[in-house]
Amino acid sequence: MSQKVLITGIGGQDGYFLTKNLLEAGSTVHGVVRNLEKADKTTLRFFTPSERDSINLHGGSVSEKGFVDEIVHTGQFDEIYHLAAQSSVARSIHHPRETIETNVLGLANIATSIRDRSPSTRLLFASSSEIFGDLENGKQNEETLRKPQSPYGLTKEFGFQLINAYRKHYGLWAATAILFNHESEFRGEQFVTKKIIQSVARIGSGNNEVLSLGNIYAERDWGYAGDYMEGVQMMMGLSDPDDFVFATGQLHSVKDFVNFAFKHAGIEPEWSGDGLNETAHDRKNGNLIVKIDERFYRPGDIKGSCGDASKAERILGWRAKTDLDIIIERMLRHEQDSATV
Ligand code: GDR
Repeated sequence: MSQKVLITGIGGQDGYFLTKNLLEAGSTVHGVVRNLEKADKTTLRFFTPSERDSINLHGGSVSEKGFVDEIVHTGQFDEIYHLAAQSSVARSIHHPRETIETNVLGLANIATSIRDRSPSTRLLFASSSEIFGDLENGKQNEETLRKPQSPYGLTKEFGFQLINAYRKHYGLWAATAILFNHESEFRGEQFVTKKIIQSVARIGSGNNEVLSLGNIYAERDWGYAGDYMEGVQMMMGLSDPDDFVFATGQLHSVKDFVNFAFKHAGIEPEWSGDGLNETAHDRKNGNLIVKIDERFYRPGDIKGSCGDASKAERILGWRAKTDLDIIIERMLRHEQDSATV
């Protein structure tokens, strides 16, 4: 059904997939970007000119109450997807205040504006597997005890609780998607998968460079952002709001990801050493291609996270469709294609 929709954080990878699907379904899409002048440096640049022209952009910060009130009140949207966030866990450790401002005030502003000025708007909040902290007793689902370890994770747990409270106390249609790591061609460079793919693409095309990483033994459950955004759209279609985990249930280390990426580029890394001295050389020409750099380690980093999305499968009929191998192939191809443009 065609709807009037607002997406905060429309300029990220998730905003890209969501907007694409909504435009295809005939919805009217409004989006919030922090800075209108820089909008075309975001994932908005990947839309066709006609798609791009049909998106109604609003520039400003979700942590500004007046700005949010105005958009929510004037727009009277059917649906709001609140994706805007300071989304780097690493950055949140160094800049907790900025993370809290954007993530906590942003959601509080959106939720109270809906409550006070547009109560029939449906609200979907993008939370994160970071709310669980480390993987302890099996895969993490909606019932798992939450022990966030980073300022970022704490803000996402705050959001989860706020959504529940507004649903209960004010009767809002508000729901939380608990998203495990999700990647794509449109991923930001601050995340490890994109950083690895960019470097592997350059090394594969003959560049003499070394990929520097932090903890390569950290493990994550990496899915495809396009699949996850289909899932959150399915959530919006429920008559009663509910919360869902989106994950693949597959666990891989950063080192696995590096090995898979090099394999796709036709390079075989030969690992040696350990700890900060671990390195990989290209088996063919002996070049150093990976080293460890202490600066990329994070205090309080979670060692592993792996999700159980069986509730989403049971109630929404959702399943992660895209294997990590395919995600890597798409990311690498996109990188190689952009290098030749
Ligand atoms: P994460 O993603 O923190 O899980 O949050 P990220 O890709 O930043 O890190 C994943 C793991 O890789 C390790 N790592 C490195 N990370 C980065 N960025 N750079 C490095 O050089 C590096 N070397 C090793 C990290 O220590 C970590 O263990 C992502 C974000 O998308 C969040 O917004 C989202 O909520 C969660 O996933 C689910």
